[in-house]
Amino acid sequence: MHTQVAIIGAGPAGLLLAQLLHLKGIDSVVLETRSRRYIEERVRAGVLEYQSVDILKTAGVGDRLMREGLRHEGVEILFNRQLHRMHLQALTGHPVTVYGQQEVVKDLVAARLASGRRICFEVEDVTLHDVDSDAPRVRYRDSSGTEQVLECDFIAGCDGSHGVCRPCIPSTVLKSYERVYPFAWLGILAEVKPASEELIYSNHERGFALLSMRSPTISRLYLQCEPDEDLTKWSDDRIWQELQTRLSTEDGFHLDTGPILQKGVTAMRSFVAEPMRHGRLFLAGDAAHIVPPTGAKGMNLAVADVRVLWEALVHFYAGSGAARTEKLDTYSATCLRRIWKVQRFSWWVTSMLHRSHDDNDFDRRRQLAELDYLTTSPAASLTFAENYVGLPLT
Ligand code: FAS
Ligand code: PHB
Repeated sequence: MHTQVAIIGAGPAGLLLAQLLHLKGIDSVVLETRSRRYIEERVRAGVLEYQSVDILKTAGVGDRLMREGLRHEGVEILFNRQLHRMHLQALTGHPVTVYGQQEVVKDLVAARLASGRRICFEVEDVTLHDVDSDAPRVRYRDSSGTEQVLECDFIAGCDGSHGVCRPCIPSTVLKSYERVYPFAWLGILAEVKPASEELIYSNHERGFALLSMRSPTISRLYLQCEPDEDLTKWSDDRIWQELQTRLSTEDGFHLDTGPILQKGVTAMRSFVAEPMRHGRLFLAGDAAHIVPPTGAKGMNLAVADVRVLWEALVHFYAGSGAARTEKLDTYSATCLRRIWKVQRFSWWVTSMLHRSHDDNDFDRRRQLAELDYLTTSPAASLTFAENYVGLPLT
């Protein structure tokens, strides 16, 4: 079997790349280890930058997003029991859109199936071969257990942080950078009307909390916990009580409770692997980098990588001679320049909003002073807003 681009992974990165390439008449095959149902039900990110919305509309999957996505022109920062609104739209001219990652995945899977192009779910034993040649291959077993060989021009490694693509870059070439945080997020999905119109990020003495949502009837909330938190020790009542405490305000903010549909613990780390390209293998999304979710950047970074890779592949197939590889040759450097700025922002908001065990009284007062400065200085507010809505892509 042959294709132009073999795409490993059907998350936001792999599915968006497949759809964008299809629109330019470039063939691809998407290989995914999980089932369609699993990837469409996996609850992860919730906030889309305006440039992510734009590229999803370019990909032809913006209709439901524009109908059901929630346009937010601000977010609230809560500390010392006072809410402070960050005026994203007024400061930057851009909103963010709340639209669950699983909805993006559903829209992209539907587009893939409608395109008639190949997507293989529940594959196993994916291995990459000859990635540093001009005829790379992918071997795998399809869902019926049959051995397959996929010959291709390029491999897009969109298989997330635990995939098989990044390890194909020789350790003598690959350089990784990592920071692991001494806390995690306990996240819930609850069938209850969000208690706030906009997101609330809370720095409370007991720890961080976040009020988010997926729709007018589904709330998404998080609270800071230990990295090895035992979820069995968190009854629904205990979760709601802790969230109410950490989201409390002087004027009596009340958190409605409801049935918890899902709960889980998400580890927090910052990670970057360089370079994002080795021969004909190109990494995109979580395969190359991880951010702590505080800044709502994970999925948006994946989308931004794909936009650069898509433009580079289109340039290659439309071009001729040596010039056809020039955008592929600059792919890694182009993405990494923005990735590191987003890593900085994600680290900064995480450090500013979470409590760390080794923080002393000085650190606590410094943190509160930073929040006071952020919410009262027009310059500081603009800095936060331009990062939160999304830095320029190039
Ligand atoms: P993904 O991990 O989404 O997709 C990779 C795909 O590759 C998966 O479907 C996987 O099954 C498949 N795969 C893996 N190995 C394979 C192989 N060998 N062969 C074929 N397929 C393979 N980001 C936010 O912005 N906000 C959040 O609140 C947030 N919460 C998160 C919670 C969790 C538990 C996790 C893990 C991540 C969270 N993220 C969040 C980050 C997340 O949204 C990612 O940034 C986003 O999924 C990145 O998309 P992809 O790069 O496509 O990777
Ligand atoms: C979410 O809704 O899952 C979400 C929103 C904002 C964040 C992180 C997660 O910063």
